[in-house]
Amino acid sequence: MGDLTYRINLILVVFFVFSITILLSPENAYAIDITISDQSSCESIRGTWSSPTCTLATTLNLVGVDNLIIPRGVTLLITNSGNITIPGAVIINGQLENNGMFTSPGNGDVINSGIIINTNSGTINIENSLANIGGTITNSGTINIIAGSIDNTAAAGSTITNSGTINNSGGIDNAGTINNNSGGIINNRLGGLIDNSGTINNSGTINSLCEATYSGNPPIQNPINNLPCDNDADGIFNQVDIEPDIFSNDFSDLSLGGTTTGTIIIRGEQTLTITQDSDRVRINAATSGRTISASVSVCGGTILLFTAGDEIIVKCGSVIVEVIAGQVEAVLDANTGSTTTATLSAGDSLTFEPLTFTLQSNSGTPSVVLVAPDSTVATFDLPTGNSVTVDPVTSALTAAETNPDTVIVFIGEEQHSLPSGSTVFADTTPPSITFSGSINDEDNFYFGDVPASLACSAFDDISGVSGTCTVTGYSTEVGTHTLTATATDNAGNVGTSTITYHVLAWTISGFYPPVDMGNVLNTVKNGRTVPMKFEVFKGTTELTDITIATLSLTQVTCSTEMLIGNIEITSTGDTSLRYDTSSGQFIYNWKTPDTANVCYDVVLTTSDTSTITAHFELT
Ligand SMILES: [Ca+2]
Ligand SMILES: [Ca+2]
Ligand SMILES: [Ca+2]
Repeated sequence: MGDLTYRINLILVVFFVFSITILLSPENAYAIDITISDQSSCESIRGTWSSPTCTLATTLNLVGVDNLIIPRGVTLLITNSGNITIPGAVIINGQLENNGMFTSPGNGDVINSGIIINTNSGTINIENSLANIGGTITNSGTINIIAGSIDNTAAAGSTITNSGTINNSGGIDNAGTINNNSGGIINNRLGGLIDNSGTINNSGTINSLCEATYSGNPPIQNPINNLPCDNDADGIFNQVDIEPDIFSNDFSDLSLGGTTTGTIIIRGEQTLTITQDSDRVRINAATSGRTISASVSVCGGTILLFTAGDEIIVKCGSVIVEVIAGQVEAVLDANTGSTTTATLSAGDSLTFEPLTFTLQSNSGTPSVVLVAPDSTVATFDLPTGNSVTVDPVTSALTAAETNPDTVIVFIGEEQHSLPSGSTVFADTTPPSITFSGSINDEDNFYFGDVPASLACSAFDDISGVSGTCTVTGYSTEVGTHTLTATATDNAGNVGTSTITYHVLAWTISGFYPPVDMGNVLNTVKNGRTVPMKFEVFKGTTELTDITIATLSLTQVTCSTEMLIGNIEITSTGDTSLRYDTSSGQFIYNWKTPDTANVCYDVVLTTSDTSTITAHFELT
């Protein structure tokens, strides 16, 4: 107050210097003090008088006026088109209501023992001193303390109530009461000082920004929100900036006892602010950011994408991402070829366990997209309180045993229910199959030379093979065969592979003479022995083992359609089969039955089921 008295005296001393300005100004008729008390005094500042209110609707710069006095019972109303700049003092015993702009620059004091109401459209700029001496100041708009200070004195009743914003780059010296209501913000900025020897009731927010000072009694209820400096202006505040004096991209709160690290990968068109927030790290993209998103890697692999206005809190270990504002995409990279993307909106929060990524929805309903290595896309919304573990290697999605809800998962277009404890795989690719063994596709084998059946092995690089690979279709018989190998993956996809091969018959030559072949009826005296001579070839190899040949005798009806041929030479002895090495052929001595006038077919069948038949009539 001594300072104020001194200043008023100083202004009186220098009045004659200012008088030149007054004489040249439109307001040159004003006295040094103006007390607003009636129509003429109100009109002298271009106001409109309606007792007891003087309304100021125009811009007014009261150059040269020392004291503008609002006496008790009078209201000076600055409407939202008003703009008043007072270089001298304003002494308020009545009421000042500001809806526009009120600036007290340089050497002007405001002394309030009455009421100041700054509405939500009002701005008050303090460039010198605002002394509240037993008065009340109610702010719903903005008060900028640019260079001076607000002195809320110890005089009884001195009260400042803030529901708007007070930006302090000067001083707030409180010996009275400040009520910072819920929603009210007091920003103590660079160079700002708050000294509280009185009471500050803080239901709102008091931010103490970089290199501001708060001293005296701590506020009641909400504590001071201390925000540190960013020396190198890289958006990473000193406390978490690994290189606080070099524009850089890495941040860490390990030195503060936290667990969170990260790197700005791409800044895009965003202005990022990265600060410590208790045991977590807060990342904010300013609302003024344009469209190109910023990407930030946190916790060694999770990538978060930010656009303008996004804000999250993240904690590594079990990675917790909590979205405060906007919509943030989190990309979880397991370096396996799969990616999991979670879209988190304001209110959503997720906990990621690394390696297998347990996505725990703590609030909200975040959307999760898993793209498996085979490009299979799985999507689901994770209701609050539910948890799904994503194994990026197998693309398995497993609902926690404790989930209260059934999570609905779409794999491609197909809908799956995922009740608690169950697993579904984002895998639509069947296993690949490899045959092993000695049969190749379209191979030819002679009967008796067919290798053992093939084995198979299956490989599935996503969900893995369930059970074993099996082969069916194997046969050594003459004909064409197809081997089919079958394997199933854990997602139920069935893979098959086939190989076709051919089993070739042997070649029988014979029966040689004296037996006639073709449609010939051999006639022979009954009881005689007929030598049935033949050779058997597997390809070009002659077979000599008598066990490969079986001869059978069938009595048939004699057919008149057959040609008649005589057996000229017969041998004696019993029926027998041998391979005659001297003549190089099988010989089957067939002792014919002792019955005349009957017909027989003699059929030679080899092991490969090849046959030849000769027709006989016994005479
Ligand atoms: Ca920094
Ligand atoms: Ca830095
Ligand atoms: Ca598969």
